[in-house]
Amino acid sequence: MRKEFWQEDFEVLGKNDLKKLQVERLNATIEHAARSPYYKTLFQQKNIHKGDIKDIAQIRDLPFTTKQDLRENFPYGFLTLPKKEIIRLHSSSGTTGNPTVIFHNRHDLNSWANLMARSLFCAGIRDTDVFQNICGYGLFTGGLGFQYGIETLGALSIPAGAGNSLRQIKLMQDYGTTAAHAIPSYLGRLYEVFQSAGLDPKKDTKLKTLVIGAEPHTDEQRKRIEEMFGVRAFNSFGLSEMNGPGVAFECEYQNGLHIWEDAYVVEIVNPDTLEPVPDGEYGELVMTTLDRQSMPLIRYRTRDITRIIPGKCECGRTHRRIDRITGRSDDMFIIKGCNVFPMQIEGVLMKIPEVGSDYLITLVTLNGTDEMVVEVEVKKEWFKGDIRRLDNLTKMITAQIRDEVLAKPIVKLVEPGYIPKSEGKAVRVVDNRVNG
Ligand code: ADP
Ligand code: K
Ligand code: ZN
Repeated sequence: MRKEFWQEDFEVLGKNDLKKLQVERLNATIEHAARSPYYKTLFQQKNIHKGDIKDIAQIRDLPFTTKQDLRENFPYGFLTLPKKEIIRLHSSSGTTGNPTVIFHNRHDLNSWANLMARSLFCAGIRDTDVFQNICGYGLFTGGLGFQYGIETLGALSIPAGAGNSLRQIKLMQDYGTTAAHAIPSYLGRLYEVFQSAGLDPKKDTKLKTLVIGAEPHTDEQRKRIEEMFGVRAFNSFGLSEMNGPGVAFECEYQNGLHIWEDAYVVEIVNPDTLEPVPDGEYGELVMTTLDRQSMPLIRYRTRDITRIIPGKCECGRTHRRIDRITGRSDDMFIIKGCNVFPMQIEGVLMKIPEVGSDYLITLVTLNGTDEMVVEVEVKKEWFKGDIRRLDNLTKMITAQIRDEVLAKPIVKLVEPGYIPKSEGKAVRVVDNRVNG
């Protein structure tokens, strides 16, 4: 089969050509950045000039930028252009504190829409698809980010927005939706609504592709989504500081996410020493924009933990692949002396067939001891089971979580729908510890 690309010139660039392009664009980025109040001062202090970069490895001589820097210079400290040139802003959803804001001029928005179209194409979506974007529009980048990408690609877009599952189902049926984007934690809920309406998404829709992202999820959860909807589900990664979606995407081989290296310089560093880690090892993802004019960011510490997957992808794209994000460095919590990432617990739960689509980890102090309570929704058909069966299930889940994270949890089985749902990204951990 002939391989197809959205932008063959960029997507299959040889290693040296890609590096050459990165050097060119990094120097241009330094030139743009030097016009912002923040980088202007910093570059003067550190004696950094455009043209300094001759080899992309020299990026290590540049300073890091952190979320804290963005917050301290909120809102306009990173802006390189007069407001007359700026046509849109987005801010992060503020999952972990105050929001940060990113500005775009027309060039930036066109560049983002193109990366987004390239990403969708990479996941097999074409202009013949009917694409329903099931996520919040507004400041959240998943709405307009996908919208412009779908339009640039030329597929028929349905800007459905978030929530109202019955309406989502009706839209799918009325217009014959073939592809959709949603956050993974919402899809379990949507499936339950299909079921209560006596419908089966496999038979009663034309869906064949789902794009899932914006929040951490395990491969087990992806497989469940694929089975529930009878589709292939592709992982989509992005963050508002790097535009939003369209940063890294899975291709038809679903073996990691191609991260667009003509638009970003990608580094993985040890979060403690800030030294680079070898390909294949996990660390913090650090990214530099290469094609943004209004608000370039240099060596931005994303706090997302991932690794470079060594080797070439069969699809022919030369841009390297990152692995599924295991979580953010600040998602990790310590309980009973063990370091735990919520995704480790999700990985255990989603492999158990009786477990439904949702769970919640609550950290509490009971009689002076910190405990991890894991509430787990159990599928409807299992909840009817006798007490002994549920008791055994509780024991089994407890043992499996303990084996994975080494700390023994208190497991509570709950009915489907018991755990409160948010419209946006799922809340996985609530910390109510006295000294939490
Ligand atoms: P906030 O930081 O407030 O959540 P964003 O909406 O910009 O704001 O979210 C970006 C973050 O969402 C990323 O840094 C990452 O932690 C998470 N994220 C996005 N896509 C994925 C994905 N496919 N897998 C795991 N995590 C993701
Ligand atoms: K079309
Ligand atoms: Zn590929």
